Amino acid sequence: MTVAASREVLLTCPLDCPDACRLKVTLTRGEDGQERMSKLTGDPTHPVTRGFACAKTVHYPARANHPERPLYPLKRMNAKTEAPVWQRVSWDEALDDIAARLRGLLDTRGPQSILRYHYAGTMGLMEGSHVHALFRALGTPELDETICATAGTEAWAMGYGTRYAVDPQDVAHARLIVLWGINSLSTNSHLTPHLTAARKAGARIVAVDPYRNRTAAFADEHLKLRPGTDAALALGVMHELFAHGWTDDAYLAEATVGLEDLRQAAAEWTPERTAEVTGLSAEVVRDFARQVGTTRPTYIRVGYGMTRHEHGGTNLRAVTLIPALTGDWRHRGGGCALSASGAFKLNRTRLGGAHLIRPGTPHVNMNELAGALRPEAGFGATVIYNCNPAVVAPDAGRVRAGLAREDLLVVVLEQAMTETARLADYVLPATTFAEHPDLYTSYGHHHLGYNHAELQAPGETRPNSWVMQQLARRLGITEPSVYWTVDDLLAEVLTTDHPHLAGITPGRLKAEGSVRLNLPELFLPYAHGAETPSGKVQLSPAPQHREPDAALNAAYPVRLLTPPAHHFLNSTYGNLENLNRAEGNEPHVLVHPDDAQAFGLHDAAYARLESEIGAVRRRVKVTDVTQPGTAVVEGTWWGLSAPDGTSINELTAQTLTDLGGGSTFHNTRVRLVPVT
Ligand SMILES: Nc1nc2c(c(=O)[nH]1)N[C@H]1C(S)=C(S)[C@@H](COP(=O)(O)OP(=O)(O)OC[C@H]3O[C@@H](n4cnc5c(=O)[nH]c(N)nc54)[C@H](O)[C@@H]3O)O[C@H]1N2
Ligand SMILES: Nc1nc2c(c(=O)[nH]1)N[C@H]1C(S)=C(S)[C@@H](COP(=O)(O)OP(=O)(O)OC[C@H]3O[C@@H](n4cnc5c(=O)[nH]c(N)nc54)[C@H](O)[C@@H]3O)O[C@H]1N2
Ligand code: SF4
Ligand SMILES: [Mo]
Repeated sequence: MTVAASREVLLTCPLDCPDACRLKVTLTRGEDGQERMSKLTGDPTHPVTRGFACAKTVHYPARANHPERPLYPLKRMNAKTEAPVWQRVSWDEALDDIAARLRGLLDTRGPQSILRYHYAGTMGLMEGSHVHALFRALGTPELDETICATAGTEAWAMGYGTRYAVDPQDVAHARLIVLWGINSLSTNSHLTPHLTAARKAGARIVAVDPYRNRTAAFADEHLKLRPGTDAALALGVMHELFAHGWTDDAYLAEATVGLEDLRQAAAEWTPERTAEVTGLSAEVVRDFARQVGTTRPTYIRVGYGMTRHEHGGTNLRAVTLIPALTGDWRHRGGGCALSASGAFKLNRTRLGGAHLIRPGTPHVNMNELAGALRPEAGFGATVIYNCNPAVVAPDAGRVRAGLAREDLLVVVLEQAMTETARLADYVLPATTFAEHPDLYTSYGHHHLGYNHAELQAPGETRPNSWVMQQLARRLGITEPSVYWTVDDLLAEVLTTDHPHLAGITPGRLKAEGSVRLNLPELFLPYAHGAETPSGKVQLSPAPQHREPDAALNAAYPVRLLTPPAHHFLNSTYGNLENLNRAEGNEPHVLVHPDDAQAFGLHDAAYARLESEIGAVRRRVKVTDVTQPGTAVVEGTWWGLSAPDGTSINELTAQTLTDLGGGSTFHNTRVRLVPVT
């Protein structure tokens, strides 16, 4: 019998991206007998993925087979101020030593001396979520996962309760599409075919963004507003909706509460005042409001971009209330989309050991990691997984300094030799999504995904869950949920009688791989109200525009936005040379010609960017894609790819948003100084 050299399997993409694609992955057997990922594309039969993977993840095989991928447990042999020297050790040696040191801390300083730190490197419910159970069984501090979405989540909850979204397959029905604070062509690329279909059917596309990103260039119209002024623009639109009678009064009467409050707040936002605050002209504001007021259905896709400001939660909330005034929620393809995750009504009562959280457990906001790693905060060990805080966390310079403390045990579970891993005492090699089984939800569509472990784990890589269970055994933990298998997890989370999950069984998920939630063909979640305490969409308290506390000033006259790059997924893929090349070889700071002139900067020369937090050096690109007073660096590049070895987050602050304790990456104020 001959063994086929290649085979194709279908797997769900595990990355932190709304698209949660179903991928067609080719596995090829090498001469050593080991199968490896050799090619990756989209499943042509999947209604959302539609046969293509994005410009980043087509390169996942290069990442999985990367020569520097850690394949064995590594122990650091030298000081963290020096380039790391690693020794390969056995799993037993690593786990025994880590468990002994954690046990020592638990016995002498208590569970509050151990910090778990993680984010959404994998969105898998087992390897991303359930693995926290070990720490909950130990009683260590709760980590509030605020780096990305909580400002938006909280803002949405105030108005609408549960997060539901317009089904992407309905977007083609919209006749006005507003892409507001999202670079969807890069960050939600499987929306693009629906945008194109809508446009073919006559829809107009408007982008609202402080700079001309790919999406704004694709749109029919770009409203280049000042950063942090979205509530003003939304209130300006509402002013016109009320003034011209463009509101859906039947919808407002049946489905909302708090209308008068909102009407009053909008009353003062004349097009002229809106123009003054947003930097748009009164004519543009009027015209935009007219389009929104007179086009049904209007679909507004909001991104998290506008939330990453001090008042970002309120800004987003203001925008999301617009479709409640126009009644778009009653039209197929109309309404708003932030996240679809609320539709996944899984039984989460014991997922991640949620039932083990003890009353009074202290919380750490993950945006404040730099502070938590100061010696005074009292942590003696940190276990980091699914996350790369040395690059992505605010105030990354201080994060690195904290991780480099010799008295802090740093354990990093990783698939790549990230800059966080390079600061570890132990690097524990992790499997990828093709090498472990898992279950996936999505925040951009309505399909559950299940992955079998299709590939044998290379080297001695192990799933996060295996590592946590090995540590749990050594620490004497008997709580059964810590030891769940994926089958246990599937059985548990599907134990619910919620209609969205009717007919979805573990067997079906395993057989079909991708299964749409049991939603009606026409899903209009807010057509008659919302899952809020009042049962209605809550328009009150009315959102207000607020000037940022950290306003631009003479010392720091430029606002710096640092949104995602097209070819990276946060810092994932930042180690691939071809994708670095595709992004211009090194990070660039985009500076408007007026600012370049004002600060003496030249195209292709270096500038020093200084904020109140730190300083970095970046190559300048003079371009009118941005606006005077606003500079942009796309992508959280690895420091190793930057001319000075820094992450852009050396500049960003631990400041939290008004709602949800979120991150404020786009709120950074800098000065730009030529480097001669
Ligand atoms: N290619 C790619 N795709 C990704 C990612 C990636 O890194 N690369 N990351 C994934 C993750 S984790 C996330 S959270 C999403 C994020 O994806 P997005 O939501 O698209 O990204 P944001 O950083 O939130 O920024 C989006 C836009 O908001 C703009 N913006 C900044 N401030 C303001 C403001 O005050 N008002 C308005 N209207 N706009 C503003 C920025 O200029 C930017 O163009 O993308 C996911 N997909
Ligand atoms: N300046 C600035 N900073 C930002 C942002 C920004 O827009 N501007 N965006 C922010 C946002 S929205 C987010 S979501 C965060 C994202 O920040 P992170 O969640 O840290 O995202 P990544 O940098 O991609 O790192 C995820 C890591 O998880 C690892 N990983 C993946 N799967 C597994 C697994 O199964 N097991 C283990 N052990 N590891 C795994 C990957 O190898 C990768 O190194 O960054 C934030 N930082
Ligand atoms: S990163 Fe997003 S767009 Fe790319 S393959 Fe994964 S889910 Fe799809
Ligand atoms: Mo994110």
